[in-house]
Amino acid sequence: MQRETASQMINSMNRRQAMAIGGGIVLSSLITKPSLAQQANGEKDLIFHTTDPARNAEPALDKLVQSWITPNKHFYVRSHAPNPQIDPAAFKLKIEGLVRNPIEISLAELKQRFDQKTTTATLTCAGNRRNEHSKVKKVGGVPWMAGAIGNATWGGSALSDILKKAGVLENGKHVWFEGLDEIEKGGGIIPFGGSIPIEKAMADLESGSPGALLTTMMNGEALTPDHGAPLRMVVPGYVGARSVKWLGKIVVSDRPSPNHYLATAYKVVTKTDPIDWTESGPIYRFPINGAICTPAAKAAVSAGPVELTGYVLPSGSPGNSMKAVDLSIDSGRTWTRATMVGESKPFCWQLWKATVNVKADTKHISLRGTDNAGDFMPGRVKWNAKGYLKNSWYKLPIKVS
Ligand SMILES: Nc1nc2c(c(=O)[nH]1)N[C@H]1C(S)=C(S)[C@@H](COP(=O)(O)O)O[C@H]1N2
Ligand SMILES: [Mo]
Repeated sequence: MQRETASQMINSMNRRQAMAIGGGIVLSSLITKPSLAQQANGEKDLIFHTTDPARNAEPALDKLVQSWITPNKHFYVRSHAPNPQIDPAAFKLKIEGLVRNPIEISLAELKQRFDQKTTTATLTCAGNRRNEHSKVKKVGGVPWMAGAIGNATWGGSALSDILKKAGVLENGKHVWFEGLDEIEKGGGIIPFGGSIPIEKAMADLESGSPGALLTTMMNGEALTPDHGAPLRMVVPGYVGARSVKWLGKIVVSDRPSPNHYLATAYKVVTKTDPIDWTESGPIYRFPINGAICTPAAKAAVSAGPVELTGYVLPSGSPGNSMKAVDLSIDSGRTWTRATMVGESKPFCWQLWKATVNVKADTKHISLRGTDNAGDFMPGRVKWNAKGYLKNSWYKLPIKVS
C-alpha cells in the first residue's frame, strides 16, 4: 500500500519536479520498484508459439502429464494481446446491466465480502490440436499441438454469490464478461469478452457442479499476468475462451454478449472465402478429447510392449467422467483398454496409462475415449475453417525398429 501511494505520488509529479527532489536515477528506481510492468509473471517452461504482441505457449506433452494438477510453469498461455497493466490497488470490478443493485467492488472487498472457494477444473483451448486440422488443409490461428490444456485448482469468489448480491432481474438470461486487454481488430481496439447463460452462472459451486468462479488464485499462488491477474473468470466445463482473463466488467443481459469472441469468432464453420460466421452458434461446453503424451511423436521404439501415458477430458457436462479409454495399433480393428491414473473429478481431465504390443509394421497408435455422458472421440471429425474442437482419435506416429 505504502509503495503504491509513493509511486502514484511520483507519477503525478512532472519529470522536472521529480528530478529536483531525487535526481534521474532515484526517480527511475522509485517509479520502477512497484511498477506494474515488473509484476512477477512466473517462470514458464513452455514452447512459445508467439511472444509479441501476445504470448501463446504450450508445454511439451511429456511434461504436461507428469501430474494431475498442472504446475503453473507448465500451464499453457493463450492471449490475444499484450498483458494489460492493471494496478490491483486501484482496480474495481463492475457488475451492471439487468440487476437491482449494480456493484463496484475492489479486490480487497471482493475477498472480504464473499466466501473464498476453490475448485479444480481443466481449462482447454477450443483450438487445442489445431495443427492436426492443418495437415488436412491449412487453418489460421495458433498452431496448437495437444498441449493447450491444463488442470488447476482455482481460488476466488463464486459468480453466483455475487450475482445474488446484485439481484438478477427476471429478464437477465446471459452474463457477459469483459476483459481489460486491448486487441487490435478491424482497425479498432476491442477487449476480449464473452458470455455464459444465467443457468451456468448460477450453478452452485458447492454441489460438485461448479458454475463459474471469479478467480484470484491458481494452485495456491496469486494469478500471474499471463493468466489474467488480478482477476479472471474460470468457467468449468466450457472452452477456455469463456474464462475471460483480466476481468473488468460483468454485465447481466437478456441476450448473449455482442463481443467479437462470442458473437462472431469461436464457432465451428466449414465455408471459407468468405467465412460464414452465421453457419453455427457460439461454442460453450468443450467436447470429449484426449491425447497420447508419451512416448513422443515419431519416437523410435522396439517391437514388443510399449508403455503409453496421456490425458483424456470428458465432455464438459456436469457430473461427467470417463467411462473407457482405449488404444489401437491397427487403426481401430482391435483395442487395448487403458488404466485410469490419478483423480477423477467433475470438469477435470483424467490421466491414463497403457501398455500395447507394437509390431514391426506398426506406424501409428490410436487413442479413443468414451465418457458417461455418452460422448466419444470419433474416428474422424470434419475439417473446419478455424480448426476448433479437433477431437477425433489421437494418432501417434511411431518408428518401430
Ligand atoms: N481477456 C482475455 N481473456 C482470455 C483470452 C484473451 O486473449 N483475453 N484468451 C482466452 C482463451 S482463447 C483461452 S483458451 C484462455 C486461456 O487461459 P490461460 O492463458 O490462462 O491458459 O483464456 C481466455 N481468456
Ligand atoms: Mo482458446
